[in-house]
Amino acid sequence: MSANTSVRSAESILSSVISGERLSCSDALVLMEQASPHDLASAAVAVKRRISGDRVYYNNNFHIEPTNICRYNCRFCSYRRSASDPDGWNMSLDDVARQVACHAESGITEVHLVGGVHPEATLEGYLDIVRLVRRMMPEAAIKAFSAIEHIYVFDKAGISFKDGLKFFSDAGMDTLTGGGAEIFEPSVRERICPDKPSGQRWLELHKAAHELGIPTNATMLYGHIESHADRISHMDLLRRLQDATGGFNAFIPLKYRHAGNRMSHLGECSLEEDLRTLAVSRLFLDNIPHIKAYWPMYGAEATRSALSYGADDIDGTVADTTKIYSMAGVKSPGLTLDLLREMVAEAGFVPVERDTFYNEVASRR
Ligand code: V47
Ligand code: SF4
Repeated sequence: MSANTSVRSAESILSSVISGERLSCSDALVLMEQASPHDLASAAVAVKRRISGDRVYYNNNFHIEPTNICRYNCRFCSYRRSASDPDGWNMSLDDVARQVACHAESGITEVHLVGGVHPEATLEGYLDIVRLVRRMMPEAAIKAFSAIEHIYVFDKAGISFKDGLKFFSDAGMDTLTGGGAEIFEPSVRERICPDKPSGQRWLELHKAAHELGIPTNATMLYGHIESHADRISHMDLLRRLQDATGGFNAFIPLKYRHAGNRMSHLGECSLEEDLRTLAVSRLFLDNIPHIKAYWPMYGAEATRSALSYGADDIDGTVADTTKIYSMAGVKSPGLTLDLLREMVAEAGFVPVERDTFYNEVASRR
């Protein structure tokens, strides 16, 4: 910071942000480290109310994780297996079809597809999965794969991001998940996921999607070895891209969970740290409409608190269809639509079922 820049107090920063001023990176750092939890929470909820009123969104979705076999080896990952591991899985198209068939009559509006990057994954193989889901669920939105999976098969096929994404769009994909962003700062990435594509390439892939009119989500994996400044510069890169494209629907801060991976010795950050990160993200990302408190990662109790810190989305029914967090030690009960609604109402907000694009789904109660 230059010598003539004075550091503002957290109270003065919060009153400017409530009146609509954009947060600078240095002010966001002050909030992250010095604001009182109570003041942060009320500012984040005031900003959230400006965007989505009393509404908190949930959706009716399920996940398909076609494989947990992965050619990368992120140190935080509890889910990844190598091809020779007995508890690795790699679904055939028939396996995928059987899983989709289980959800055929359940009012699902979104299928979330994500998994490990199998060393033998190909563009055609991924497209076949998307086409199959599209045939079996013509009405549901397909949120297909992370940037990391896309980048792997596009590089293998020797095609540009835009050409590859057009194939996915033609196959029936509507949007991309926000996974694989982790922390963009190269020195952190080098230590937690050294063999994964860079943050720069993650951003380029999402930019290409937005330029084709394909909306996406963005995540940030926090609570391990990164600093507060690393979190802010991650969000700054997202905010800059969003200024250019407007293509992000939601930001999802993902808390590092420590069981069963090679960074377990770090333990986990506190709930207060989770809530601060969430509130600062709501205040900093003034151009991303939705902040998602992903309940399978927080658990039901912490999700309720997250709603008082600016989140306006809790994701969906998910059922027991994701293993990423259960394998990292999170004990979350499968939540039904009724329980999701109850959780939102208990926190004092109005539960609204949304589709993937945040349109309200007519009530089916
Ligand atoms: O990129 C892996 C994270 C992500 C751990 O787009 C871990 O709507 C915590 O991207 N502790 C995949 N996190 C999940 C993901 C996601 C989740 C929910 C909604 C959306 C969306 C996307 O899971 C990975 C990585 O950052 N992850 N291991 C762990 N031990
Ligand atoms: Fe593979 Fe994803 Fe796990 Fe990294 S986080 S090892 S890319 S499954």
